[in-house]
Amino acid sequence: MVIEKYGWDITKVKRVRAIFDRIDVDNNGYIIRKEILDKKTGLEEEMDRMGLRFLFRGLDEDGDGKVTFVEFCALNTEEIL
Ligand SMILES: [Ca+2]
Ligand SMILES: [Ca+2]
Repeated sequence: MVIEKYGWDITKVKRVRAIFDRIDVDNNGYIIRKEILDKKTGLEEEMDRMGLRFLFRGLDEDGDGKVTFVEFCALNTEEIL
């Protein structure tokens, strides 16, 4: 899926998947706002809450309140992480 969609190699997919899994603390395959704002991810050190809210909205492409792995991949994670 993301390999075809974004032309990534498997190494990059695995690296982004690892970041996704770190944020997806309950491991149910998608990220909700609460998870992205959760201090346990450590992302708070790099971005403030406003930034994270903005990021979440930008990631949730179909607006269903959940960020799937494919939606997450739309972000160029190497720029922020
Ligand atoms: Ca989750
Ligand atoms: Ca979504």
